[in-house]
Amino acid sequence: MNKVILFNPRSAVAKHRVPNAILNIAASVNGIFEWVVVDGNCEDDPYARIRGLLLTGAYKYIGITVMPGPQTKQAIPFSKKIKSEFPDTVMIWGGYFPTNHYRTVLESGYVDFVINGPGDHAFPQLLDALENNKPWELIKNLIYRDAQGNIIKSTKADLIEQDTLAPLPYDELNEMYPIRQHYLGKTWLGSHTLAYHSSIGCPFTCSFCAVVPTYEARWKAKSAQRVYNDIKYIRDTWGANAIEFHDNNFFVSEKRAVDFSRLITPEKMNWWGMARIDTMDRFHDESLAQIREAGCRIIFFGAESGNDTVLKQLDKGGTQSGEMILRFAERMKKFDIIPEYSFVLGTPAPTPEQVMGQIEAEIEFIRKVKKANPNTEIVLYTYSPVPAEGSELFEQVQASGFSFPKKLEDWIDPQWESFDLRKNPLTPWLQPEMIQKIRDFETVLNGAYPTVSDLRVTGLRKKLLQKMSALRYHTNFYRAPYEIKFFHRLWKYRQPEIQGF
Ligand code: B12
Ligand code: SF4
Repeated sequence: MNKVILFNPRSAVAKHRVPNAILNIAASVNGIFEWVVVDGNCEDDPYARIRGLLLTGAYKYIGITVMPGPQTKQAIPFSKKIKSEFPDTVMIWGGYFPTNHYRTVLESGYVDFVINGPGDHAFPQLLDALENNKPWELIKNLIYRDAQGNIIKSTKADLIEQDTLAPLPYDELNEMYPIRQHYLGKTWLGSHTLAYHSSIGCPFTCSFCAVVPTYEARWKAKSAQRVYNDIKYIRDTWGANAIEFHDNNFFVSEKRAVDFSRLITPEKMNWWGMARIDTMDRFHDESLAQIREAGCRIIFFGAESGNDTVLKQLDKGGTQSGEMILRFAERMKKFDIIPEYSFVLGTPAPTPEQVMGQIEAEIEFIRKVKKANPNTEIVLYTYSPVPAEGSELFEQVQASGFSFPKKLEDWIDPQWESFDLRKNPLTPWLQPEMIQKIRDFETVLNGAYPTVSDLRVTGLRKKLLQKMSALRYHTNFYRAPYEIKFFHRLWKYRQPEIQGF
């Protein structure tokens, strides 16, 4: 039987996380096919490693996970090279990037299949069909080109009950890349931080979010007990002492969050997760207290905007409002949980004055949040469109003249990388001075309130930075903050949204 290479292209320069996407795919074929993980985060020359494996003649299938941005830098040129050097290799891409941009990916000519969303069933079924000459056209969650070159999308499968999935093959991964050495990094949560994914999807449909086309407003979670068992295993076997939950929306169910909190409390681990403000605002005080007691120190919330009309434009859904965002920041003080609020600035508006007016209003609002709870961490994103077919916002975006690259290789152009990092979105309505305004404010804000997650900017350095930025912040003067930038650069100030949380 032909073997499988599972490739995780480099996604971060340091603090590499367990490659959860590729490990889920490994679990789906474990015991059926022989597989090997090549982790671009841990290899000096991952192409040489893949090439070496292919030269043995034992490997025919290569599965690659691709998140937009940095992962495309290895995924695209490597796939092209592999296909030209080893044309019989079957190239299968999965993850957020190919799911959202499948047309460009398949039209490249060197990717054979895209897995559309979850691959836990689709991937082993596809390999089985290819290996045994069975038809694969009816496999769900598959996108491919037919003999005429037309792009065909099969139907989407229901989300899988997560407790029925095979366990993640941590022991096998450990033999390839020792877990303690490679994947349990030092963060401010703990000296050995584990990245864990306890649920998939999200029940909401925000029009700027790539999770929506992938999971179509559905959410499925592992039970609290299963999550606890996995974490306990990693804690006991490799010494993890903190957890980052990478779920899009960890706290959808109050009961599951509280059940998990009860189980994990005795383990004394710090942890972090992502949530919605309106969902958690409904949690009882006792639940929030229990969650904090269980070690939850900080929660990431998509606040997005203080303006209710913009929240509507973003299809934020639920009951979130500017008033609630402020009130909730204040409420979190009582529980000593840090709210980490992300904002999306630079959404389209009819005139440039209105776009600028909205940016200024958001800056004002963020200042109010800081006043309500100075410990609130602020993450600033610039609105970058995602291809949310049928959403009003995306129609507006297309009408403005914005379009995604037509060729796969164009995605590795530096300007599109910057787009993916949500720092410079290339949207026609956003003028350079608007982007400058956002970045200058961000610099001053990060000077006046440095993130707690930076282990280098602490003590005296932190005090100096704060002192230097205070006058600018308090007088609302953000233009050209070179002196703050200098120290950020000197101390390699970290931005959690790009470098990991
Ligand atoms: C962890 C993570 C990171 C980590 C990567 C850590 C690492 N492993 O090295 C870090 C922090 C570095 C990161 C960075 C970025 N990230 Co990120 N990240 C995630 C996160 C939270 C989890 C990904 C994950 O592991 N999922 C777990 C697996 C099990 O789920 P999955 O990926 O959906 O996989 C399933 C399917 O997609 C499919 N599948 C996936 N891969 C493959 C491969 C094959 C072969 C097959 C068959 C199937 C398949 O099957 C899997 C199992 O069902 C996701 C959000 C999320 N919750 O998924 C965002 C997410 C993927 N990131 C995103 C983005 C945009 C980024 C950035 C590019 C920009 C930014 N500012 O956030 C930066 C890049 C900066 C940089 N320097 O790298 C976006 C993508 C949006 C989009 N437009 O597509 C997401 C969706 C967050 C969001 N809601 O916006 N990220
Ligand atoms: S609530 Fe968060 S994860 Fe869910 S669709 Fe909205 S932005 Fe995406």
